Order: sequence, then C-alpha cells, then structure tokens
Amino acid sequence: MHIDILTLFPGMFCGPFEESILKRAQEAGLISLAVHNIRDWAPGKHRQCDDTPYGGGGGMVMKPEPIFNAVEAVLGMAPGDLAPCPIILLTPQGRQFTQQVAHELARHERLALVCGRYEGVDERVRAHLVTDEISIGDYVLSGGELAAMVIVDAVTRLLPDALGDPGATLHDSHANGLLEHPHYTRPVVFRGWPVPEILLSGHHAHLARWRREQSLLRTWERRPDLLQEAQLSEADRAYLETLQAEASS
Ligand code: 6GU
Repeated sequence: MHIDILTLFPGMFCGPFEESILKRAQEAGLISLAVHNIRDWAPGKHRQCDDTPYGGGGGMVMKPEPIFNAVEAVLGMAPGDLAPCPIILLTPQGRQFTQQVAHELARHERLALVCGRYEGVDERVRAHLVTDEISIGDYVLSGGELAAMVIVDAVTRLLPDALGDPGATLHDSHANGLLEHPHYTRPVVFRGWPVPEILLSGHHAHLARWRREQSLLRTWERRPDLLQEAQLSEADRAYLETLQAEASS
C-alpha cells in the first residue's frame, strides 16, 4: 500500500512515522508513506497557501490552487481526470472514522490524504477534487495532520503481516464490535492484587467464556451503544440479561 500525505506541516510526521509498527511496516515494504508540502506547489514568490474568506468573517481559508496542483502532480492526474485512488480530505465535517472505515481503506492499494488547516479549505476542493471527507471525532484539532497520522496507524496495523502475529488484531477492542477483555501478565500477585484464577487454570473452554463475558461486561458498562450493533450469541444475550437483572435488583 502507498499513502501520499499532503500538508503545510510535513515536519509533524517525522516522529510518528519513524517508530514502532509504522517504522517496521515501511522497512518490510508493506507500506510506503510519502509526505508532500503543499507549499511546494503554491505559485508566486511568497508561495501563499491561505487567504481571507470572501464575504468576510475573519480567519483564513486554504487556497484551492496549491492543493489542486499538489494532488494532481503527486497522483499524476491532469485537471479534470478521474481520481486514480481515494483522495480524502481530513476535516471535522467529514464522516466519522471507525474501525470499519479503517478496514474499508485498508483494501485500497493507494490513498491520498489532504490535511486541512485554518478555518477551512476553499469549497472547490471539496466539490471538485476530493472523493471523501473523514473526521476522527467530535472535537476540533488545529489541522488534519494528527487525524492523518491516526488513520495511517489504524490502517497499517490491518495490513497482513504488519503485526507479526497474524491473529493479533482479531481480539482488538472494536474489531468484533465489542471492547476487549482485561489483560494480565507476571507477577501472579502484584502488591497483594492477584491475577484472576481462571487465567491460571489452563481450562481453555472456561477461559474463552470468561474472556467473552469480560468483554461483554466492559462493553455493557462503558459503551452500551456498541451492543446494539454487535453480533451476539444466545449465551451472550443470556449473560447480558443477568447483568441487567442484577443492576435493576
Ligand atoms: Cl480530520 N481535522 C480537524 N481540523 N479537526 C478534527 C478532525 C480533523 N477530526 C476531528 N477533529
């Protein structure tokens, strides 16, 4: 997979792309990341990329020309060509990024991420250049850069072989629509707090049921909204009913 990132602040990506999973996935050739400075495509001596909004109102708006030029050059498009891959604008007005969207993006061979800044981008970028708009949540960031990093990270760890262990993402929180069960490692007693006995028992069927119930319990306590969409077995529903019954008694 290849991801082009277009930004006014390429330096922001240095740390996050050079550590841990993202570093290893690039070294292994699973993903290549190219960060491009939109300013390199801005015409004029001052390479101006923003300007005041028509109609007033204060703040600054990203100009369309540098963004169109940058995207077309990076993707090898002529003006008016059909997009060769998803061209995604990061904006608080976009559709909400979720694990499902991460899976959807991970299916593509190539993505272009355009980072918005200031009060916004000229509407013609939305109307005539990008193919999708994504937000990472209902809060305001200073620009799309951090959102682009979030998306690159979430997508990369879904690529086959990125994590070493092929089953590693199967039990992630949100992977199956539920929050994950709790984890423990050595020592077996830490400051007087023991590891749950079931984890030491070696009884695989009981252990699987315990993990599933812990996952259901966590989700029920913290994110009951997720239970609406989750795939639940008869046993899962019965367990959730015992939680409800306990809570209302
Ligand atoms: Cl993608 N951009 C900005 N500026 N703020 C955000 C966001 C994106 N997602 C959540 N907040």
